[in-house]
Amino acid sequence: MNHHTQMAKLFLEGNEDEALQYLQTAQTPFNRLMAYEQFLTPTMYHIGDLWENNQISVADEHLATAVCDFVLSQVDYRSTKQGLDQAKKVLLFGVEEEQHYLGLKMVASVFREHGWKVRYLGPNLPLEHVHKQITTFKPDVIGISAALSYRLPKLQEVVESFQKLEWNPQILIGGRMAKKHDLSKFVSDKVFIMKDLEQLQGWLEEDQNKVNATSS
Ligand code: B12
Repeated sequence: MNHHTQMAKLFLEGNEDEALQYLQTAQTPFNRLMAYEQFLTPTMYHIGDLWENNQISVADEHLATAVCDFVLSQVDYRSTKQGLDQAKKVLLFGVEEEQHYLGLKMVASVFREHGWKVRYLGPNLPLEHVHKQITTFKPDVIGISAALSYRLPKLQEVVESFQKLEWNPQILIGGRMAKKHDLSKFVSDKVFIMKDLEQLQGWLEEDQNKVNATSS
């Protein structure tokens, strides 16, 4: 049995502790990004396939999501370091009516691990409410997640609205939609489409290098 089938089995049994232990010991040394990208994400995609083929029920899929959320929260990066006041800021949310949030939660974790100050607003957020947070928090980067293709008009609306912000934050679009659809029409010098966390990590490291280059 491969890793994601093994983990899916533990998820569907509601076996939180064993699922966490499995994830923590499956790689040596433990790598958080790989745990998200190569273990948890394929496990949830596998759960999606079982669901689509009626091999599991909606309740089973909810249980798997809850176990995945637990495991993700346990391995999430939390820094005890002080000094985040100077850090760059990112605000993350899922567009209105979008309920899928596990990917966004992983994104929050990756940003934290790179020393960013993160404001994670979760899924299903109407634009007017995001705006209130954005204008008080003034993020350098806004990350948006969308899974379903019919979110496209909503996504367009939010991206256009954020492009009018006077301090020109960078905008990242990710989620299942970015994997399945051609979103190149959104791309600009401020808007980036990301298929996964490895692309995010690459972008973050390149961005950090640019920051270092200009500040030295
Ligand atoms: C769990 C789940 C649910 C849960 C969501 C729980 C939750 N709170 O997250 C619930 C039950 C609510 C749900 C509901 C629905 N779902 Co659903 N769901 C899933 C499932 C099984 C897993 C989703 C998941 O967590 N994946 C794991 C995460 C980590 O993956 P990810 O989101 O792609 O994130 C990765 C990248 O995209 C990236 N990323 C994500 N966001 C961002 C953002 C940025 C900025 C960046 C840089 C990167 C990034 O990072 C992650 C790691 O690489 C998927 C199966 C699948 N293939 O995804 C179906 C799936 C997405 N759902 C589906 C459907 C149809 C629905 C419903 C319409 C069902 C219904 N009839 O009600 C509703 C719609 C709800 C809504 N209004 O949004 C379909 C979509 C099919 C399609 N054609 O589009 C899927 C594919 C299942 C299937 N195989 O049929 N769902």
